[in-house]
Amino acid sequence: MSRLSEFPITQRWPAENPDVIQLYSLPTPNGVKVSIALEEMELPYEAHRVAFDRDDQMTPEFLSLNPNNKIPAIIDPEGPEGKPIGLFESGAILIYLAEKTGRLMPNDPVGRYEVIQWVMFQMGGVGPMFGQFGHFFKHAADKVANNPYPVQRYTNESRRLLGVLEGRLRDRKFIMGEEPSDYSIADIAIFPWVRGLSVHYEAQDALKLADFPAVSAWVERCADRPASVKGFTVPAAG
Ligand SMILES: N[C@@H](CCC(=O)N[C@@H](CS)C(=O)NCC(=O)O)C(=O)O
Repeated sequence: MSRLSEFPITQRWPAENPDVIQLYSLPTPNGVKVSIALEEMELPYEAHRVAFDRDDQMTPEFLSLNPNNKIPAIIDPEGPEGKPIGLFESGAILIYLAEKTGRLMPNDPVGRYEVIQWVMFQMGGVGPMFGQFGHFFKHAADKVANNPYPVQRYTNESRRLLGVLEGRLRDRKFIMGEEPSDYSIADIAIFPWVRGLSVHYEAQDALKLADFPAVSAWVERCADRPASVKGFTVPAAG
């Protein structure tokens, strides 16, 4: 019997290779954080597409792994003490993978907490605020056509957060420092969301992204990495 058979999600998305990490995702800014990290860490994995147009995320099988009905989620058949573990919330998954492999997060406690701090900055600030901005600016623009307040509020908040990043990146190539070895899960958590402002929301002019040159150069630097280029395409269109 497969070690994954205790996870009902594998009934809807059967594992071809139950010995490797199973990823349930879509190439959204939250989803690609995990595929990019898996690629950077050279961990073998199998990706399953959770199609929102079929409400896959609402099925009992998906909810058995993430009761919060959101991608990404993973199962690692080789978790702590060699036992399978299921995980949701991209920040938790990034920290788990970094600790499992000893990669993309410093070992020293001070550096480790600094990375976690910036991952939390993304999880609590950048993700929710940019997400609300995108909702009102693009996806629900027709619903707020007569009320500028929601777009104004999230434009201001998104630009404020971009200013925080600009300050951090003005004298650093990556969130944690200048060296190639400083690349970390903090970069991977944040850059797909900043990239999404132009790629997904087409908001480069509305947010005046040219005001944040260090952030723009950093996004390009991160997005050009081979692991990012691959991670953006996972899971493949089904
Ligand atoms: N805090 C969560 C957010 C995940 C999230 O919002 N995922 C979106 C796609 S980017 C989703 O699955 N939405 C489906 C839904 O809400 O039904 C994380 O970082 O993992």
